[in-house]
Amino acid sequence: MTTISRVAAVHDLSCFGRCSLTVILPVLSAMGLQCCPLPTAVLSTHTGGFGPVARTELAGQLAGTLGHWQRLSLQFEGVYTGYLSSPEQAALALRAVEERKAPGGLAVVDPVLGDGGKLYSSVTPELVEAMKELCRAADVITPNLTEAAVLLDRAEDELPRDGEALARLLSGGGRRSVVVTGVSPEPGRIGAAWFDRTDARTGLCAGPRAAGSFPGTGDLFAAVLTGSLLRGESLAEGCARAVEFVYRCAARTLELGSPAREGVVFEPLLGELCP
Ligand code: PXL
Repeated sequence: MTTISRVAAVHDLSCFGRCSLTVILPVLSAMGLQCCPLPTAVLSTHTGGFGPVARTELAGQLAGTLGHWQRLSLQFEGVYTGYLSSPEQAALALRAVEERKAPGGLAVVDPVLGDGGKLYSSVTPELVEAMKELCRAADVITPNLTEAAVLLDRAEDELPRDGEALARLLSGGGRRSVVVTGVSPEPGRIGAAWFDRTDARTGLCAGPRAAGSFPGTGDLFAAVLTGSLLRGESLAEGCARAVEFVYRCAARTLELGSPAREGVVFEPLLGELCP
């Protein structure tokens, strides 16, 4: 029997606006992986541009699901976490990593806390501390520059200018791999700087910068990277694939004139991710 790798995805379900699980599920499925969602909360939209959201927190459901999966002894080759709305949810995400990651498996923590120099509205100092603890349990973390600054307790303009040095700095002395997103090596280009703990190498991968900024591109990037790593590709290959795919989706979104707050149009391009 050929088994399909499984990923437990601990993220919110924002029902409109293309981010978190509405992006991650189709991307991982297209990449040939079984994505098992652990929804942390249900929101009517993401929190970036549609006004007050209708929101139900699901920490109790998450704890119940982890209990049931424990009884079933389910194991996952990947555990992937993202936006979390409370320290309680972060503790449950940590439990998912500790209890459900298969031996030799991969924990990818996207420390979703903010972007463009601003923290998201639900982020408290307690959540930041809980996210730092979750990062310590990760095999790979994928902060953007705003999140990198928060994780290092620095202002964004105090970060090393060299993205590769920054990625190494975030690795906890080489214990985890790091991909810093939103790094611009020169005007007009944007991508990711990485540190790979398997060989302690660093690198930078960039493509053209699409005009405009869109919610959910961090989720799209991290989902493609996670899929790529679980398919056995290297961190460098995964970053290249993710940079290219996010750029192509952003370019298509601009071509179609789709509103920025609705996220990037990725549906017509999903076929490109299929094995
Ligand atoms: O894409 C990050 C994200 C995830 N989930 C929710 C968000 C955001 C960013 O705004 O609001 C609910």
